[in-house]
Amino acid sequence: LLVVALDPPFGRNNDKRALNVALETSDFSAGYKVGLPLILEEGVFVVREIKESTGKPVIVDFKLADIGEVMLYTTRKLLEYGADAIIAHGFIGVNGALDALISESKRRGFHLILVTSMTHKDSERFIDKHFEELLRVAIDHEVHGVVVPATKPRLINIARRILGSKFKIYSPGIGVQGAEPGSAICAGADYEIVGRLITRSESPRKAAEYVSRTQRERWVECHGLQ
Ligand code: 3DU
Repeated sequence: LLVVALDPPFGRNNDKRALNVALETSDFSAGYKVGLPLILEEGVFVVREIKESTGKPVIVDFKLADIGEVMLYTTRKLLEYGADAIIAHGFIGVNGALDALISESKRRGFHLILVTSMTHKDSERFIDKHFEELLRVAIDHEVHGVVVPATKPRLINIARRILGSKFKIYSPGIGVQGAEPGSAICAGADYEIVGRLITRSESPRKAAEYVSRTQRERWVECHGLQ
């Protein structure tokens, strides 16, 4: 239920590396999300390091939004460095853009995850206006999953209803951005992506344990024992 977003800086004194935080939290995490900040901070080899040390999948989140050729090159490089899943923007569209990643994901077996809405205010002005169309792109091209913010539980409900159970819903926005741990799970998400609440806490392990326990409790409350 938990994906830890490993965005630096870590810990109170900024002396922790991503790998330490990943190892401390691995008992409670289904996987890790790595973005540009971490790769610029520690280098791209951190992807394989985290994957091999924790045994958990690593999602690389560059929120790709470019022409197909450029996204494909970037993705192939990231796969070489150990990425298990790639996040791209849905709004960039399929023809000439996502089509390259969709066919590569089927060929190579990595997971493609599309952003369909974001937590920040102006997502409403632009991206959210196309929310249901973006879900449709995910369905029509059978991608692995979508990103829908935990701060917008109504959109998670809609996404779950439209997507059915075949697609994974990943929800960021827990903790620092305002949503409560377990709230997106309750609304229908499969995973909550949690960054600073865990990575900046004095004890990432304890914070991850707390989030994980709360998620499981909320799961039972909202969906019953399954
Ligand atoms: O707010 P946090 O520290 O828990 O980090 C949230 C992570 O999720 C962070 O890596 C960011 O890139 C990602 N994310 C959002 O915060 C909001 C979105 O709409 C999409 C992704």
